[in-house]
Amino acid sequence: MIPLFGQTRTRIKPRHALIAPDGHVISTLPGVEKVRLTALITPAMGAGFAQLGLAFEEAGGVARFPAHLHEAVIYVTAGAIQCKVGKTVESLEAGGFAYVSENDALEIAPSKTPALVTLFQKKYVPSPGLSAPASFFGLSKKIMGQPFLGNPKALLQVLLPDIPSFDLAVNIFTYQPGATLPFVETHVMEHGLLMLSGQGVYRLEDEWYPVAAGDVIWMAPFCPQWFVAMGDEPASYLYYKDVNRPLLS
Ligand code: UGY
Ligand code: MN
Repeated sequence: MIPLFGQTRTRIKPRHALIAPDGHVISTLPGVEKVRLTALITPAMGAGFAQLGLAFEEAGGVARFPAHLHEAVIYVTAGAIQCKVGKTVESLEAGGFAYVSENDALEIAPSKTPALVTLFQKKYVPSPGLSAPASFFGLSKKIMGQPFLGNPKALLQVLLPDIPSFDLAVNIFTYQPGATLPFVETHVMEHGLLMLSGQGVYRLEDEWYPVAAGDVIWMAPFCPQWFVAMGDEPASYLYYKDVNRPLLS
């Protein structure tokens, strides 16, 4: 069979994007050494946040992000890391995560390679009368999935406290094969998404994309969106959204 060439599933559109792993190209950043860093979603695409993939494949890799620039959420998808947030050091394995306030510096190094980490970054938007949340660590398997709009075959784990001081949310959605988002959502919140496992079909605006573990999706505000899980195993994805802030500046 002739291998496919000159083709990719990646699609970059003005209001949505699908980024398939076959097209990843490594970026460099000051403070990031011996790490395969992929800038998956950034404002250069039209997004209001950044989603980075960090692959630690050798000992000695380190990714340092300074304080007072952005808040961040990191999520470990494979391997294990040492994560330093401000002065606190914590070991995180797959499913471990951290919310990093913009007042704290972040330093990530692998303790078991290969370690794969997803990082969401944004500028924290203060809100009068609310103090900015403090950094904390968590473990996704300790967070119960809740049936989404009553459907026990579509479980939602909410990783960050659902309170107004947070201006972002990061959740994990797990669908049994055949389960769907109940309707085509259209909303002001933006999404960045990583398929963690399984496969399915994502509708973005008026296009339908087969997607599988490793794929990344950007949905601009008001991008109509829908998902159906397909195949033999559950499909799950990690996703970001902006929340809790005024709609007019
Ligand atoms: O939180 C959400 O908006 C979620 N239901 N969207 C999605 O999974 N595409
Ligand atoms: Mn949504």
